[in-house]
Amino acid sequence: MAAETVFGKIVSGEIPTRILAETDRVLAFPDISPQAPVHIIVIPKTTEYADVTELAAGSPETLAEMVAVAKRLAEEHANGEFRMIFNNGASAGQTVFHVHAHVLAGEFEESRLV
Ligand code: DGP
Repeated sequence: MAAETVFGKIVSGEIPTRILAETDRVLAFPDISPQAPVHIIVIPKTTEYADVTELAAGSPETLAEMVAVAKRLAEEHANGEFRMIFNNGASAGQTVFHVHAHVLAGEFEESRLV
């Protein structure tokens, strides 16, 4: 069970954002701190699930809907190809405990390290 988070406040309208996509179960909006030309957060509207393992077990159809929304957004805002990342747990970088996907698309800079 997810405690109250900023994403719950976005779902309730308490924190305003630019909605990029909405279905019965899913909401998508720009990440406040973008790491790619297109960086979108996709969440379920329900505040029931803290991370993707809980969502996959409890509502796999919502997870599938998040993938479908990500694909649609990547087609609208880039060439249709995208990365979809779930940080799962604090030590894996998760800071908001309302399950969310990072959807990243657009050209990436070449690595300067390899
Ligand atoms: P994670 O590290 O996987 O928990 O990512 C949380 C992301 O959420 C992070 O990239 C920044 C973004 N974020 C946090 N607060 C807000 C907010 O109030 N609005 C928006 N649009 N994004 C937020």
